[in-house]
Amino acid sequence: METLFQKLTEVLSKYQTIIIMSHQNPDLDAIGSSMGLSQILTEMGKKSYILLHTKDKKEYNSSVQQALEKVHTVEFLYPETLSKKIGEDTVLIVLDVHQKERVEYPEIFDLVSNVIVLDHHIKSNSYIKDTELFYIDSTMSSMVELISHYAKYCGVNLSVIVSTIMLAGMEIDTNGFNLKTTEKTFEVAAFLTSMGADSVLKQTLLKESKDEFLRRADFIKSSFVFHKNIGMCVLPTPNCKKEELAEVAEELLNFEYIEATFAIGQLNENTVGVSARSMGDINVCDVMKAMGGGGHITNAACEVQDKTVKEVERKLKNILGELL
Ligand SMILES: [Mn+2]
Repeated sequence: METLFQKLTEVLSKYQTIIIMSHQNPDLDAIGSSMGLSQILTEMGKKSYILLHTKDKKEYNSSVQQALEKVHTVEFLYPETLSKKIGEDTVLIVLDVHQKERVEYPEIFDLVSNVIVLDHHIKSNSYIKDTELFYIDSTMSSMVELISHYAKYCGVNLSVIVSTIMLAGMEIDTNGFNLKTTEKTFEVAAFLTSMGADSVLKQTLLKESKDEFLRRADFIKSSFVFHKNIGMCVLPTPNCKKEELAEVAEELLNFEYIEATFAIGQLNENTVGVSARSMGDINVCDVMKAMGGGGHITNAACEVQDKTVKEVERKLKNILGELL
């Protein structure tokens, strides 16, 4: 990681203005790591902004809304004023995502040509090309983990509120320190706690609205068990978000006897998505590969074009029938 941070610092030294942008429907990992990075950049004497596609906080989930309201040391930037801030010495840092079509405001790529990408997701074929620096490590628990290490490397103290948001972000990405959690993940949690991360405030941030809970509860209620130990859910709503599929798959893994889970949903008119999770004994990566996707043993996904949700469900059950 030392080499990455040297390179990152070296690239950043060429620029004066840094625009930080994460993915659409940001969560606390995306927004927390953006805020942490912004504080590091301020310490470096750089001007930095976090780009959001709208000033309307209601567009974001309740946790992110709270985070946006509580932090006053970070500057935000919106499409209306974006072009005024961009010059020769501007670089864009894309965090927690690496595909153009999934970023908070894709139009920015027409305005900025210097780009850095830092992510912890499984690399997809449609990654952002022609970058100054591209780093992806899918063994890392969260984006917060990488940014915390960078703060340590730079000797920067993060504020109490930002460390709290970051710790909450890590908790979300690891599903309560269960998934993708290593010794390093706990080291980072300890580091953020030493920066003053407050556990009561963290709990407040992680609260969700009753509507969000009920929507998910409806999905869970409609889930079923296949082959004794596989949890499956077919989301009945059109235009599901990938994040939602992941959340449902993760949630189903909490139930007794369940070894692997699959959440299937219509992402858009032509695409059906599947998000898969496993406790480790069933290799969901093999299953998703057989459907044209990929990932890790415990965490994988696929997207299927021009098939109905029902057809995808049937194909998945056939593949599982052969593998198990
Ligand atoms: Mn993340």
